[in-house]
Order: sequence, then C-alpha cells, then structure tokens
Amino acid sequence: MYCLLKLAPLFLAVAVCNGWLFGDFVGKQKEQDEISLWPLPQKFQSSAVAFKLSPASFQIVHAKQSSAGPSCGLLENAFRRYFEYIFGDLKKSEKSRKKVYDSDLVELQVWVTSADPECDGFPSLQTDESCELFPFRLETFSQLVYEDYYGVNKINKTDISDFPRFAHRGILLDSSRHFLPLKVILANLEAMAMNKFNVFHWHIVDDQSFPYMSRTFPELSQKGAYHPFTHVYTPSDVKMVIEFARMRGIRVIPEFDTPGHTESWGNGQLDLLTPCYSGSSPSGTFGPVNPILNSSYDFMTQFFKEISTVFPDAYIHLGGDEVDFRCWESNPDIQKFMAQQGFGTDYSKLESFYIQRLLDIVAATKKGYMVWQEVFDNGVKLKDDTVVEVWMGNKMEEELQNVTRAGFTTILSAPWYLDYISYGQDWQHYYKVEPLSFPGTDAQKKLVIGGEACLWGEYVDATNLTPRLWPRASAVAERLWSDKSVTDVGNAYNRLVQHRCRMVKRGIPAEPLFVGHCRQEYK
Ligand code: CP6
Repeated sequence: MYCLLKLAPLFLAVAVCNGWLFGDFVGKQKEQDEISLWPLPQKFQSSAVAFKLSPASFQIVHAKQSSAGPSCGLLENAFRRYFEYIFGDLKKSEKSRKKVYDSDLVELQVWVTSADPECDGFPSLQTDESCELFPFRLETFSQLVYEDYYGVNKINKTDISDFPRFAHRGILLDSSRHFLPLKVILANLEAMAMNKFNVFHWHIVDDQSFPYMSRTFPELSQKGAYHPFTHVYTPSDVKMVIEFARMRGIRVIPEFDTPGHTESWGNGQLDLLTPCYSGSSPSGTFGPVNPILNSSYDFMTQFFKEISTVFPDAYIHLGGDEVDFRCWESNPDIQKFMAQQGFGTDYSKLESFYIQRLLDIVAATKKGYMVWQEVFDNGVKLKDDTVVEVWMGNKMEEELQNVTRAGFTTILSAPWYLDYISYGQDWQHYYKVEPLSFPGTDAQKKLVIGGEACLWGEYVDATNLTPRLWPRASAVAERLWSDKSVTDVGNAYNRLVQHRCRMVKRGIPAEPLFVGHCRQEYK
C-alpha cells in the first residue's frame, strides 16, 4: 500500500506501509509538539495518522519508476546518512526488535524524475530540479520522525510540497584569518545540509595567510600559509571538501580576493604586490596587487587557469572589496602610469583598470564570476551573468536598487554578518530581514537570487566557530528557504529551540538560544 509522505513535486518520496494505524494517540499532543520542521516547508499538511519506524524493517529504497539507481553515489550516501540520523540514538531493545507490526512503515521509496541517473553532476544555480535537491528532501523526511512516549520512532502521514524561495543560500567561512582544520569545515557542511544551505562561499585566502596549496605556484602556501605543512589545504583536502559538499547538495565557490586583501600572496610571489613608498624611497611594505606590470596579469592568467580546473562550480568569487589606495598613491611608478592613462588622481579608475583585465582573464576560463559590490559601484563592465554581492549595511536598499536596475543578479550579505556578536537573541534580527523590501519592479526583485551568512575569521577558529555559527545562521536559512509570509518570531523560536537540539543530538555543538535543556545534551 502506497500511502503517505509525498515530498513532491520532482522528487517523489512515497512511503510504503503494511497498514494504517488508527487510535493509539497516547501523548499525541506532546508528540506533535516535538516535530519541528526547519526551515519551514512551503506547503505541508500533516494528519494524525501515525506509523512506526523500526530499524529492523524500515528501508530507504529506489522506487521502481525512478530514473536513479544504486549507481547514484549521492543517493546511496544520503540513504545511509539519514538512516543513521533517524535510528542512531534508539534504545537497544528497539534496534534489535525483529517483529514487524502492521503499523510499521517499511519503505521510503525514492523516486527521482530528473535526467541524470548517475547523479554524478555538481549542483549549480540552474539545476534546482535535479538530484541536488534530494538531500534536502531527505532532511525534511528525517525531521518528521519523532520519538513517542515509549521511545518508539514514529512518523505521521504528511503531504509536503517544498521548494526554496531563493536559489542561492550561502555560508561564508574565512580560512585565512585563522586556519580551519578540514574536520571543522566538513562538520559545518553537515550542519549546512541540515539547514538546507546550498552554497559554501570559501573565503580561502586573505592578507593574513594563504593556506591554498597551488600546484602551479607552490610557494604561495609554502611562504604564505601560517605553516607550510600543517596549515594548508592540499589538493586532496580541497577535493574532499568539494565531494563532501556535493553529497549534500552544496556548491563550493572559492574566493580569491584581489587586488586588495592580498598581503599573504606577496610572500611567495615576487613583484606581485605594489611596493609602498615613504617619501622618495620604498618603505619595505607592500600594498595591493601591482596593476601596472604585465607580469601581474601573466600570473593571474596561470593562477586562475588552475583554479578553474580545481573547483568545478561554474562561478569563482573574485573579491574586489576594500582596496586601500594609500600605497598606490605613494608609488612614483604608479603615479606616472596614472598620468599616462589620463586617470588624474582617481585611483578607483586604476582599480577598475585592474579588475577589468582580471575579469577578462577569468572569463576566458569559461567561468562566471561573483564580486563584492565595490566592483559594480566603480563602473566596471561586467558580464551579464555576474553575481554582485551586497555587503555594506548603509544604503543597502539603494545598492540593491542600483544593481538590479542595471540588470545584474545579486545576493545579500549585509544584514547577516554573524561575526558581530552581542548579548541576547540576535538571531531574531537576522530572521526579520526581508531581502525584497527595496523599491523596484518585479523584474528587479527576480534578480535577487539569495543571500549569505558571513562568519569572518578574525575572532573565530576551530574552538568556537561551530557554536558561533549555529543556530544563528539557521535564522538566515529559514529566511532564504521559506515563504515570505513565514515571519512569526514566536513560532520560529519554538521550532528553532528544537531544531537546535536536533543539531546537538547529531553531534553539532550549536549554542543555546536561551535558558532550557535538550532531551539529549551535547556529548
Ligand atoms: N575581509 C574581507 C573582511 C571584510 C571584507 N572583506 C569585512 C569588512 C567589514 C566588516 C566585516 C568584514 N573582514 N576580505 C568585506 C567584504 Cl563589518
């Protein structure tokens, strides 16, 4: 009998059960309270009809009609992971029970209707109807499972129609200000999947260190990382992050921020950075990438050729934020170049000159690019598919208006700087943000494809990153996934308390929202 749990439309998960279970609603009210969907699905209808799930009889299987089968690594991996999440904490007696009851739910059939039967593709901005949404569907299924009064796992008959409101739902982590061990990155990808985030924006290098190990330019990390062996991401580390993310429907977009924020690049690449002057002689310090040397562009050509093959995503983030002009201003060669080009003393023209050439170099690798808002603000000519990231909190709505009026897609991170902390429940501020509240036409609003929660790394490393990020980022997750009308903070609080306990139960040390307890505390 096929009876419940349609997680439609494109991924149909049909559950098979032996029979219907009526009655036996002891403690039902309490049980119902314990179901906490996060982020809230677009549409769902649950009923009081409940089924038991036992690890002895329950299986997640491919439906006969499914276009995917056992050769799909992503599905097999997710089946295993969620089976473990659903039953991992059960009491031994329930785990070893052999008898199958009429009221047991015995199969979750996964019916894939997309055209990629191997599921070996990578998630992308466009393919939100393919395999990549699957891990999120299974997450919803697992969130519907609850433990009854007797410690038995149950699930109620439920119809769900679910899809994300925004296609780009990202988390920015910064592995330059502090090195983030692989384990921490993977744990947070795991937590991202629980919250239906689908983009890992990897701010991998910056002024302070260069942990990315480049095959073409090995000296960048040998001389620019905090430590050349222990504080680096090897090619196999990077591969592992990308594959671990892919299994969870998450894209990995690396950011190699230039021409500013590049101090660490200078250690391993001679003449890449601009020498700053003090009076008429070099001061021994260095500024942004030197934009007047051909060698700088030759380097970028080779470097981004490598990056375009290492990272499979269609986009690379090229940064372009916060360029400090003081060093350029001090350098007589740069001054001469400015005069030759007719830039006067407008150094943003020099910045644009550099970025324009860089964008052309990266476009030649067939990749799309993302940039921080300054690149747009400075009037650089951008490819039509460029994603502009709006990060400045002042005049944010004006910026969204301008970027979308010019026809560019955009993502919002300005309201979601999670590196800022304060006493109290700041998740509510993140939750109350409405990304489309700026004045503009429907066509303009469509260009806002999502947002990112940013956790800049000045004050975080492996010791405190995960609890600082979760569940605060969960507020952003619901804003980017659920319908615009989902705004009740009180209701969100109740669900988020339980969602946070679920993350804790699954091994993610997410911090508490307020006073209280979890049935299973962190161990
Ligand atoms: N690092 C880089 C940062 C920031 C940016 N870029 C940043 C700036 C201001 C605030 C927070 C972070 N730490 N590379 C700006 C995008 Cl408030």
